[in-house]
Amino acid sequence: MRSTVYAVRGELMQRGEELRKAGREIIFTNIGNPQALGQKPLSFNRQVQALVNAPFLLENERIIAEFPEDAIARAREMLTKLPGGVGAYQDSRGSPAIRQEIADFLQHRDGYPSNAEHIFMTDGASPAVRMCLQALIRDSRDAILVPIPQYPLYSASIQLLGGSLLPYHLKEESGWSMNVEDLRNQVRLGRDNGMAVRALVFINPGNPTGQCLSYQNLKDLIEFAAEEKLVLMADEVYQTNIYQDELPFVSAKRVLRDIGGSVADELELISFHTISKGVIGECGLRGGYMELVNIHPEVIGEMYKIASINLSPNTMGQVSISLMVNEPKPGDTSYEKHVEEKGTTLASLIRRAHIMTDGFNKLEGVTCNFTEGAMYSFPRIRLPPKAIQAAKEAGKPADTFYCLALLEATGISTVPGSGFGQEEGTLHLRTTILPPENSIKEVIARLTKFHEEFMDKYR
Ligand code: DCS
Repeated sequence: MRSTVYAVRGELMQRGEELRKAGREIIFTNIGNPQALGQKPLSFNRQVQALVNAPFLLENERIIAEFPEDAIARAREMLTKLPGGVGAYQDSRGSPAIRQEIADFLQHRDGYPSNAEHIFMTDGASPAVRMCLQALIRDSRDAILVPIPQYPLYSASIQLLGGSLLPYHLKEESGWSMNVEDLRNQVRLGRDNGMAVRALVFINPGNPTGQCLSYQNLKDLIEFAAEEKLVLMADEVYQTNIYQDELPFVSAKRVLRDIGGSVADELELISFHTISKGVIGECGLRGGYMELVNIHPEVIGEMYKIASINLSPNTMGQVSISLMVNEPKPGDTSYEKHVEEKGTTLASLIRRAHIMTDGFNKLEGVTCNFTEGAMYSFPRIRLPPKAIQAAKEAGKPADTFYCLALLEATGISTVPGSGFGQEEGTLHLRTTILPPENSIKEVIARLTKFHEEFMDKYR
């Protein structure tokens, strides 16, 4: 059996669970799971989901009187898109009618056509990423370029599939920027070591690093991938978690089409999206999709075959994707409420991004780039030599040692930077910015008190 490591549910989370079972109050900031920390689902989405899930309610006048008319109409329409209802297997790429809604959304978002036949729905973005890696990796010589720090779905899956991870380092000093020269060197290095470099992954906005890529960054990346004949895997699951105006989300697809010429027709691009993030945050419903651009029809056929082994993506996930990409429109009964609910959550996330990063930057020896997007802060922590020594004696990496001490003292469950990869000789931790606003200040207060005591102890 092949072993793998997945830090987001690692030692810290297990210890947190133990403490919780023993009666301690634990704040799980180790995972980007918004509704677990109190984010409310969108009302319109849940109304449609409820009716689609229990269509007999549509025949009950007393109950239906409680629902807005657009939710009722949408539920009836949704049922036509899922033959047999939510209890029936659907096409293994997901309902064709919902894939068309995704294609319409992408066309509207990017200003370029999108083909529903090249869209696969999956149970969250994770299986889509895994399916692509599986198609790309033949043996240990097949290498995938992955940013460091990265989200461990990539390292863990590449390891499980028996491929090689070729790291490229994001530069913390310049807002976790990426450097094409560094990518070029890594590819050369990989090839000199006999590797077949197959694909380049990027995460925009970044996890765990929270940076947003500029249009120029994306253009450079795309041109590089085209030059090196790499498949570009664009993880864009945080595309609506944007907390500043300078770097709005731009999709790789749009930049690719803007570039035009042979690059636009040849670069193989796969992009991923999900219902788990954004202000939707329906992590437990497991809905995601990928769009395949410039992928050879035979490869798409093979991927359809692989998807068919799983029979069908789950139907409530498909319903939720439909609701994400096709929202209430101006004039619809639910429009204003929907916009207000989304706006309230986003505004709160923006405030929380500031509270979290400001909080970290006030701590001795800690620096933290602003969370421009996504759901995480990833501060760098500089610990005194005595603390490093104590960690060594405890047989733990120093960042794990710090995070465990934080957990024991405050109940705050974070993830050590080593779980994502970090530049040699640096230490980090990741926390989400998701604790509700009325408790995030308390989180910062506890963290500050802990940090001061920790530093005093090992000074
Ligand atoms: N891609 C990135 C960059 C992610 O952060 C996640 C989840 C996924 C894909 C997969 O999400 P779904 O399968 O739910 O669509 N993020 C994990 C994390 O770091 N914390 O929570 C989950």
